[in-house]
Amino acid sequence: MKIESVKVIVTCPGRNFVTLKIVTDQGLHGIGDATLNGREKAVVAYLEDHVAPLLIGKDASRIEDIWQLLYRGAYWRRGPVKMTAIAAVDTALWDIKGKSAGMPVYQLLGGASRDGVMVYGHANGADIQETSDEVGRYIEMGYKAVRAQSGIPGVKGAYGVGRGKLHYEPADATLPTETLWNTATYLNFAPKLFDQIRNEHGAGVELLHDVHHRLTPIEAARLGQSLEPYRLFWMEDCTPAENQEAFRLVRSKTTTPLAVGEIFSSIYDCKDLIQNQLIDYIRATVVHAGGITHLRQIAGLAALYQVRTGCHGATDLSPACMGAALHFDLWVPNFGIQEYMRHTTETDEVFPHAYSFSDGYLHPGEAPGIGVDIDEELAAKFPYDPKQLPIARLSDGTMWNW
Ligand code: EZ4
Ligand code: CO
Repeated sequence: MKIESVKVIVTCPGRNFVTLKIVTDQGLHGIGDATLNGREKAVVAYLEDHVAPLLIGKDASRIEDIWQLLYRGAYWRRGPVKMTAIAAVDTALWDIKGKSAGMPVYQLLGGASRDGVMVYGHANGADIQETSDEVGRYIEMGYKAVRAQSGIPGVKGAYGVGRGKLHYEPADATLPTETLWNTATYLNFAPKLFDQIRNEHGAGVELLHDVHHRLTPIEAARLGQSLEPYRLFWMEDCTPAENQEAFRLVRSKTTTPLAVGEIFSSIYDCKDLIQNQLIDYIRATVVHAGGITHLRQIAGLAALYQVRTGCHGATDLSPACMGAALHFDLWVPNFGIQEYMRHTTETDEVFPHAYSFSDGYLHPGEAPGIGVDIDEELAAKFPYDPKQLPIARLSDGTMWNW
């Protein structure tokens, strides 16, 4: 089964998505997500100019060999643009393999390890009360786990608080929106948020929180300690992770579970974090970490150290990534949780999919392959709309981490 054509499709049904479509000489096709939020065109060029010509005529069934060709063959290793491009190819090839076998991808991986994939939804509000009310709405919808982010008095544009509730979307302008960060105000505020949420919703619901890379290690340690009474499922991205060693300090000071990895593109970004047991959950996902083929290596390493998976699943990851991630999640032995932000109706229409939500769990469905397709005609009606992620500055103008 030879690869006959490779096409990159850019569409903006409410937000930008890049999708790779691979078609074989037997008429089977597969798709893979290639979206890198705010830097989409870099991956488009990488795929169109440097990857597509390599793939034509190759045997589509040789997923591992093609992965190695794209990884080693480029000479230049790792990096988000390259690993996102490889992920798109890898996902599309798993999709094709599933279709040619007549099996959903989770069956090819080894079959289901569980009945469904526990997900967490995103509750956010302008203040503590609004956020707590929103947590209640998620519980009513059946969610077993909810991430809570709140507006903070004195902090302009706190992370995770959108304009609309259902479809929070940070990439909101052609040039980055400027937000203002204040660590002291935040550290004082966060325990109050979770105190009220636990008081109003009890101990039964799993609660998560994303710090979004804003703290230094010692500040993160303090936050972890102050959140211990509220028994979080995890505290995410508490400090930037380029320096994996930095987590040693946080880890030694708090029992709040730590999650990190949504911006990681390879196993080398988390090797030390995992081997030194400095984290509890690894958040790398299909689209940004080299596809199913590489993600399962990361999960395999993590399993040795009782680190569980918690794949990134924000709206900038397309339904093609979500579909692939759900097959992975249903299979992976050391599954933890899956992030789930619902896409807009337009996005769901452009990407018809077999996965479905019920009572707090997602299931990838039984369609062969990843169970997600792209309606190219509809996609063409939504042209690319350049948007970038916000930036954060301190009150004296210093650039900070958004
Ligand atoms: O800000 O995916 O946990 N989820 C997140 C996301 C990220 C976006 C960036 O593109 O942190 O909302
Ligand atoms: Co995050």
